[in-house]
Amino acid sequence: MKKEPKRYLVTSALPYANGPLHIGHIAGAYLNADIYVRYLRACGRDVAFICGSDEHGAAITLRAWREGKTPREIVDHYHGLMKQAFEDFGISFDEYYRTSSAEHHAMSQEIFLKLAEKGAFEVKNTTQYFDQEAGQFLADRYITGTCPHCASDRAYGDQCENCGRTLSPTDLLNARSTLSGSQPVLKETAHWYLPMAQHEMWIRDYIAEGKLHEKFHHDPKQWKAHVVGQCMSWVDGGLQSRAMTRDLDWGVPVPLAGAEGKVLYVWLDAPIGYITNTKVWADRNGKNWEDYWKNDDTHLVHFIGKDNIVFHCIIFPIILKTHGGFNLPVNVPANEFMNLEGEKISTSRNWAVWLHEYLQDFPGKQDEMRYVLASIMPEQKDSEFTWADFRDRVNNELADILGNFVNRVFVLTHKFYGGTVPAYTGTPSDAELALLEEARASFRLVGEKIEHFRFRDALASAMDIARAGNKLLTETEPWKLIKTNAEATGRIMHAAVNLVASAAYCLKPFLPFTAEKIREAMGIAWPQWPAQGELNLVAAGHSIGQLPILFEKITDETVAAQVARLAATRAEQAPPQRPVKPNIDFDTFQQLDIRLVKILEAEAVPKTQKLLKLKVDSGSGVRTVVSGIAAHYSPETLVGKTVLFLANLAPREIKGIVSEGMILMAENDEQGLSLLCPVKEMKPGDAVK
Ligand code: B3M
Ligand code: ZN
Repeated sequence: MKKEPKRYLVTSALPYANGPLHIGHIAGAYLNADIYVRYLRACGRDVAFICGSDEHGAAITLRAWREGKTPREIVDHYHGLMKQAFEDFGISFDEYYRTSSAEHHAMSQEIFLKLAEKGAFEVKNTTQYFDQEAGQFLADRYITGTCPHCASDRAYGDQCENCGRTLSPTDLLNARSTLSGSQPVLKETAHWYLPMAQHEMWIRDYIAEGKLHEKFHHDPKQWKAHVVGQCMSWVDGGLQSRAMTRDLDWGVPVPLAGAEGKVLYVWLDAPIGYITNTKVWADRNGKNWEDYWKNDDTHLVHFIGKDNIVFHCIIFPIILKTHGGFNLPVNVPANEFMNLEGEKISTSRNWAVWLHEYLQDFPGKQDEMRYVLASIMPEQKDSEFTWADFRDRVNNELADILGNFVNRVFVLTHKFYGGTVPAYTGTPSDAELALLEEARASFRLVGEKIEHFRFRDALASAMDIARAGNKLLTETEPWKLIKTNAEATGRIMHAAVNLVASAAYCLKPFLPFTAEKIREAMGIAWPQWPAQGELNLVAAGHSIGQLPILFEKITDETVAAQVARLAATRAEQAPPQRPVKPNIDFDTFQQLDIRLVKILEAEAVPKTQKLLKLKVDSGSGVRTVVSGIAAHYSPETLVGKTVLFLANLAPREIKGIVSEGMILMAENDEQGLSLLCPVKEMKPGDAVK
């Protein structure tokens, strides 16, 4: 038998304390969770809403290193900034704590030790690069060198971005530390690995079949398709052992003899932060944290972004289940990504709308942003925020539909009845009844959609109540009707007042500030959800108060200022001009034989991603060249092109092919490579000088 859970534990991903929050974060894992939790609380359910800062890992240490600060300084600064911004924006966490806390270190060490005792890890000795100047082992992105496959000298320890191959740090030729630039040495080190392959069977059941959650009334098969898809492709690809420890001096120390200088992998300690922070909250509030984690009458839901899916759906569940006693998440309704003005949001490129800046620039307008983000939440696929769309949604929907309706009802109620709600009497017309039925149906859909994590649709249904209210006024025209039919006018105004209250009631998980203003102006209390007798929240004879202004229109100037700010960011980041190389004399230049060649044939070089083998007419015979342009040109588009060519470059062997010369190209970071063709028809072999 499926049943209602007794309690809910709702978490939002712990954001890294290495930068401020932006609207992409908010639309991904915080606003949706907040709407869900506000709704559950309105239903009178027992819920804990837990988050906090993720203060460990390379995200933090690299930022600190770049800014010449300590990791502690970085996390203290951003933890404070994020906590405040969440609070000001109305994200109603019960707890927002931190993973650098003593409580968290103790909790994650305790869990690690229990896992180690149970034999959950395999300890393996490996050799890793070590920077003697910086005195630290080099995690994959901490190391650069020359790619053994394509000779690019900008390959990272985990990947060559030129040829796209996956590497390990020891594959690199001429490896260098990102930190000191020095040549690292190889040093032996031991790590604790989680052998994930042995968990494959039950993980499959858990995600694809939902077998662990049959008793709950929510059908766990309703996990979002993209979440299940990502997990299954990871499982199908074979679950690899993953190191759960790192050689770093910032993090939770590994609590074992012989593991000095090692810390827990950030993706082991961070999710345990949900547990720590629940305990911190429970201890402060006279509750038992274990009720929320170790009692399977509790419903655990993780709100996250899509880049965190496998950590929450596979790795953390393996940790929890191996430890034993903990609940596993019942659902992980991950969102996809939100883009900004046509580009990916990027913290490092400062391409973002920062939450704390929005709150400064738009004081008191939290609900405007909450409304727009909830309307375009990337629930099933990526979405896009633009300032023009922000203006349109605020002006045409919040102000014109909701604000206008509420205002008209307050004005008319004061004008006709001195603010006292009239009685609902007489016989309503079919049109009136149909509109009220429409509003009632929308009302019922709001909660149902929220329970299924369909927040965009739920918001649209709540707004439909205000839409129905506007229609009622427009169709019945009470400002005219009052002269001819007092009873009908009273009935319609009674219904209209109740539509205002109902709309506000349904919108309160989404627009808590606005709903509160309306509730206060109406002088009513909210009943528990689902309200008995929807559309009957205000009785005849009740006196309503004065309504403050709910929404101001967003001007074109406001939009222009925000867009200009982004444009300035883009301009600042125009790549620096490349410095000019040292002078050479004319004779040296003349030694280069640059000429035009015509491409006769082109084909991919097997087992490479970037290389093409070309045959070119050099004007004095056919030459074979290997060129790294496959990512930018397909073979068939090249044939027949006349391009610049360096003809006297000494032949070299690339992938077993002797390359006799080099095609010359222009290059930049955004567009990659471009061939250089003459602007008028020229012949192969023509000199370039
Ligand atoms: N700090 C990763 C992120 O911000 C991360 C989530 C941890 S949740 C336990 O993408
Ligand atoms: Zn390469």
